[in-house]
Amino acid sequence: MPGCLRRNVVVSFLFAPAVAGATGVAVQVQDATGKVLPDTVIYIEAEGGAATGKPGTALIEQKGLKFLPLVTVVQTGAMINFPNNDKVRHHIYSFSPAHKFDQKLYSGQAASPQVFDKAGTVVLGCNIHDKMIAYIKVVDTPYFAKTDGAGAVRIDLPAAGKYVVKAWHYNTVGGATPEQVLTVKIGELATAIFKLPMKPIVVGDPGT
Ligand SMILES: [Cu+2]
Repeated sequence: MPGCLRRNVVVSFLFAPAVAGATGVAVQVQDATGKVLPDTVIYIEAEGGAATGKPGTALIEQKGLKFLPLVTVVQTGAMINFPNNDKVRHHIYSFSPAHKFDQKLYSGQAASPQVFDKAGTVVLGCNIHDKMIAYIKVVDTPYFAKTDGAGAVRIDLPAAGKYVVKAWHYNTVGGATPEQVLTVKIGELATAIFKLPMKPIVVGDPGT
């Protein structure tokens, strides 16, 4: 009977498994005037949860007398390599308490990889080229990413729960790292907007 057929269609639609969306957090970052902020590090800690996951490796190359990328984020314990893809030699160093090192003049692949085993901010410079600068944010969590050109980022999370979401940008006043606590539900993206207080851009700033 046609009536039965129609009812069957409705029933099967109601019981079809819901298509699960991503579970995680979508963040938008702006400065105090509403301008979007790329290259902001967003990292997420589970409230009361221990960090898991493998720290992995990363690469910061030197090309065109610059460190690329300008900003890198890694989990505590990660190893970073520093290939020199310029024809000139570089001498890279960090005075940052989170990881001090001094890599004497080198070419090509000769730099020793560095292991970043302490959470914090590491600023890299080059002894030969004063304008070269790079920032490494070392975080105690496997959930992190940088905002894209539109100041946006999405980070997937493995489970529902309460999470502390933090935003760090190398140019904030006083190194401010604001945080927000978000409740994440399965199959949903919790959202947050951060407005960061930025230092005025100085002419000749190597970060510009
Ligand atoms: Cu250099």
